[in-house]
Amino acid sequence: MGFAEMWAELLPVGRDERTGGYRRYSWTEPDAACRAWFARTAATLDLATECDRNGNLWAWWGRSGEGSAVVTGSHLDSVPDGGAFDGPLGIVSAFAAVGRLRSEGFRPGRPIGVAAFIEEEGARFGVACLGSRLATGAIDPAAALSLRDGDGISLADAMTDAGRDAALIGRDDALLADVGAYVELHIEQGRALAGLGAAVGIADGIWPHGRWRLDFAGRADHAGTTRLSDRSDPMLPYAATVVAARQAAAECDGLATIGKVRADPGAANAICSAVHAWLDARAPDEASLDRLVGRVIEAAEGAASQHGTRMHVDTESFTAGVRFDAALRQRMAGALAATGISAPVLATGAGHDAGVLAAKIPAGMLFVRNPTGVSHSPAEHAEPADCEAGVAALAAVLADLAGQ
Ligand code: HGY
Ligand code: MN
Ligand code: MN
Repeated sequence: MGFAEMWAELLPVGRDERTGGYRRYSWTEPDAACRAWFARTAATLDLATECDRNGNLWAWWGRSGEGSAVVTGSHLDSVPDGGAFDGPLGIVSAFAAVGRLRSEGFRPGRPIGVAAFIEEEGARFGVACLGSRLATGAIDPAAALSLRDGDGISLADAMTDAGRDAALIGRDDALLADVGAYVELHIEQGRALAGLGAAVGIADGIWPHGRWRLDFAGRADHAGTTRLSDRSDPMLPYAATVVAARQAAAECDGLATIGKVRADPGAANAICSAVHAWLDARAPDEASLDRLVGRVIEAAEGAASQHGTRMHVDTESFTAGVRFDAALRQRMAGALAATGISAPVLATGAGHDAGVLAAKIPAGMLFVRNPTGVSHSPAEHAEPADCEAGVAALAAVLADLAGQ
């Protein structure tokens, strides 16, 4: 089975027919269907599969523990109404690259693994790259178990309902000790490769970025009778903060938006009691990011006080800047050059499990051209020819790293 068939089989799983976007959230029915697809596809390639203590999936060519494995993979979960490629492209390409190497008679000198990390988007439990953070010890298991989704369901309960023993979650040094290198292929979430006329690129790093939850508390009241001077309306400081975030991003050479907001209780004819908003902010370096977020919080506090409301901020998820392993990056570039692929080197503001794993093992990334750059949207797209170029590039890198 090649890339196109594997892709076609996964494509409908978890897609919302109304929006065309994906709703693949960890430990839900679409997630279970994605897991079943992963196992089925691995079986067609004679790969042994396992689910680790944190819920991450692994498919092995050779056995982990027989020397430092070369692992490739990505994630199967999505943001709400995300696109088809963000995550799954890396996993389908991984399986297709293994299939290609096997059909060419390649015999790896060390195990090759395909991994699917859980909750990379943090769309259900709020923390990005949760599966790789747990495996590397980058998040406290107890704190993770108490994370709750929008319906108040904890990660612990969601795992238990999915038949997993939530008490086992946590760092997995033994598993990672067997991994010599991790290379993640991902659709580019930007259009640098399109501008450069290149189908494949190599990542040199990931911007520091994070997610901050801002809670504005006011006083519920009647929308049609309460005098303006008597109002404590949390929607007003929230609105000021949205604008301030854009301003701070422009001033600090960063990126920021508030893409998720909830007004409680959400009645059209009532002044809400509270507004909960999530800021996503990123910048080329941590000093700029600190400055950016500091300005947003200062604006939020000032607006909250001006409107007789209160504001509380929590850092929900933070990822430090990453520079990928230079030796691995050069090795990847050499393997691609040897097959005639010249891949530009790019930075990215998008977070990835490779960025988390880089703290423990040499990690690198390959990007596949995204003609419009659009991502985290049903409009996300990559051309079939570029997807095949990504498979060829990944196969070349795996063959080089796992060669006899
Ligand atoms: O949001 C991100 O940076 C990534 O797409 N998870
Ligand atoms: Mn994403
Ligand atoms: Mn992704």
